[in-house]
Amino acid sequence: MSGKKSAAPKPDMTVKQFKETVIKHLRSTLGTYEEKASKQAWNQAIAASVNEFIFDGVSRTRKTHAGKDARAVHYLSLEFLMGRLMSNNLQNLGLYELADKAMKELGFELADILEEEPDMALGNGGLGRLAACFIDSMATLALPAIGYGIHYEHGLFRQEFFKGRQVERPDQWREFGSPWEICRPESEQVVKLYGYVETVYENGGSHKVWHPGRTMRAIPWDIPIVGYGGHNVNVLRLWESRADKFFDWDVFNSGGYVDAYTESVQAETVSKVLYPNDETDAGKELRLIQQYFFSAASIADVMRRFRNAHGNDFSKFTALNALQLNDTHPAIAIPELMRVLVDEEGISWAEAWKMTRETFSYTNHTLLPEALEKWPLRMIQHVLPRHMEIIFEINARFLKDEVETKWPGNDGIKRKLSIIEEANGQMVRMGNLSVVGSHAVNGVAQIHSDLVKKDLFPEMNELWPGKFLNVTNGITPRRWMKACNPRLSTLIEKHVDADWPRYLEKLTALKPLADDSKFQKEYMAVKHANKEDFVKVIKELTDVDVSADAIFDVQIKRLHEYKRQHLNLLYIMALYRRLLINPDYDMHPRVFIFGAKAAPGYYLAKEIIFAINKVAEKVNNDPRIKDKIKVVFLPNYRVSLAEKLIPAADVSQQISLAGKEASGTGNMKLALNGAITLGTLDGANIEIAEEAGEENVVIFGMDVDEVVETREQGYNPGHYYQNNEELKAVLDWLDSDFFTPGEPGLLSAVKHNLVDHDPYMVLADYQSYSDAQSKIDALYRDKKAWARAAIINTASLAKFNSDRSIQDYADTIWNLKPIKAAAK
Ligand code: H53
Repeated sequence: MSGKKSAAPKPDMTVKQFKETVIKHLRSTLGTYEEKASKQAWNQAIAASVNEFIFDGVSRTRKTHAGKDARAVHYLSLEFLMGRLMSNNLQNLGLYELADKAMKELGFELADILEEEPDMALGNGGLGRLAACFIDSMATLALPAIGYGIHYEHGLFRQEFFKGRQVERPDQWREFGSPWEICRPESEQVVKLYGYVETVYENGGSHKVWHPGRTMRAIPWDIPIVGYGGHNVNVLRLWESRADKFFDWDVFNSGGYVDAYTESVQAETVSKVLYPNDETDAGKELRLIQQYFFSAASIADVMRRFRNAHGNDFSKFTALNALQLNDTHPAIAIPELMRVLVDEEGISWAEAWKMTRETFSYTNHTLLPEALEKWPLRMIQHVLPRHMEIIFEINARFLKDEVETKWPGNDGIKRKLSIIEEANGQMVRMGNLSVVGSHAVNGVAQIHSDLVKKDLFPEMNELWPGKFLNVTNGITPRRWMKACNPRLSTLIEKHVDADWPRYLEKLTALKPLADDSKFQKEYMAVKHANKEDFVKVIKELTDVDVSADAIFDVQIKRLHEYKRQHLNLLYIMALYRRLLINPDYDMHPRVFIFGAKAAPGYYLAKEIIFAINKVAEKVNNDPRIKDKIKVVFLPNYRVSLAEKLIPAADVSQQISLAGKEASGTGNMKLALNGAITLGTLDGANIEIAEEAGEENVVIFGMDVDEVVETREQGYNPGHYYQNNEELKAVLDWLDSDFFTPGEPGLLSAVKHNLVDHDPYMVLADYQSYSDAQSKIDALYRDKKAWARAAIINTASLAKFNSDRSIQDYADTIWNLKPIKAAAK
């Protein structure tokens, strides 16, 4: 065993001093006192105390970077799913234990106080959470980086269930303000919309002038992002929209008091609410305006900073700036940068285009056609008339100079690669725009990156060999192990260096312990204690009693047909049926745990939630099966709930149809915390199996090639329905009133979708899935074998540290070097 290095430098403060600081803030910042303060006030007072360290770090980091004229990456993302910030900030500053002790001495459990913090849910799912992990890693690696996004007033909706059905309620994360944000009015920007473009002829040449129909203000809110160890503190800059003129006094004076507000109401709508669709293109004008609003404000911010340092000498622009597009959502930033360089700075098109391409890179997160954004050409023309012209010009030059040169006279390829789609009225393909305007394009797991090259952009890949790359996703081990699983972290620290949250490969030192029965017992005792804790959460949230001795079988992710929560459901029904047929059916008791939000307009996803809730109601209350199966659907799944559930999970269900899940990141969090993956050969599951060893995961179902083959042969779900007695019986159950007494047919939509269409081949994979579930059952009953597999998973997941992902981006895409902030 190697010596223990200190991980996070401990700040220069004692428990006593921390207590005094908290009390000082309680009194002087919160205006209350110890005897009277609510838990929320204590929470805010701790945040204010922690901010004393953080704000200092923000200025130190800024100063260092400005002084060195540092190259920086700007990470543009419509979503940042941050969750809570307090515990992460305490951990990264090395203050957690100190704060814990201080609060104990004041008569509180820190964990209790932390519960007061609302989640910052400014994202839908994987893509938004990835952005949050990535900015943690950028700060940890001391990379000069800034995240840019939208300061939504309402994040992702709060989910409730009413009679088994999902109901959406508004999220209010800022109802009482947030201690973590700093408003920076001095960096306000103006964003233009609508209007028309004039061609001005002058001095024998011409240029374009955009006369906008309206303008609005973009106000930046900065959220400090503390790197692990606390050296560098980067910021996440979120833009809030406001009316240009807050109040029209002329209208007011002429008696139009209410009208005076209308402009402000419209402008404020832009940052009002996050679109709740994950992987579906909303296609709404307001969404396009959101995308442009934050892209334009961010580009303007980059330009402001650059001009402050270099005036109008743009020769160093590309050397100092990288712009990363998180999916196509900010793709409009490409023509926006062209507009600023050409129209405002007077740079030639050719020069500006070279700069733009060298600056941008694009991450693709999906192959699903419904997620690949396309905007009606007319809509862009109306909202952003100058940008539409620029897109036409980019496209014309691309087709003429690059496509025509490579494939002379080939109109078929031109049609396919064009940024403009001629079918369905004219549409602007944001994926094509992103590829054409970037110097690098990456997928998010090896198989996904291969499919991006092979199926999505094969000609583009031929045109620009080397442009398409893979960067496998990752997760931050600070939040997803150290902070969320203190018991396991403590156990680990008895055996590995204390800086494992930074260098996750240090966990390989646990591998030899996988066969050590003492360690196995300790490891499984941690899991059991985490499960005992979660039993209480389940009781509180769902009023269902479960036993920590059962297998905790977990599927947590957005609800989508391709993720196949209904495959899980079919198996639950089959198990239940087996128990009804034979009460002695041999199985280890199991708790099936779901967490998932459905997009409010996604009919079938909502029907699947309803079906799971109805089956749960019946199964949980049927004395005949003697508690062998319990099913719980946790309402309002979110980051803070994931942090409690993941450490308690035994089985991690990653059961998407092969080829559909680009990567997945929940799979990494669960495996790191010792859950056994039950999964298809999809996304990062493949790499998890490679790292942990195939014997330590349970793989089932068709692989990508078999999926293609099955489809080519004319997939017929009815065949599986007719030929599998158990499958037929459970699907028919959905048509009856067995789970919805007195109301037959309430669950039929799910059945008929599967039997008649089954776009994600649930029925084809059913038998293989059921067999894999039997393997899980057998493995769990071999206690030593299970413990061994779980330990090996924890010990083998270093590859999925988001620090590794970010290092890959820095090396292969951004060409970015760390710059450690100067000490005080
Ligand atoms: O992005 C994750 C992947 C996951 C993929 C997800 C995603 C969204 O959450 C939203 C839109 C989109 O195009 C993709 O589904 O597989 O792990 C982060 O890369």
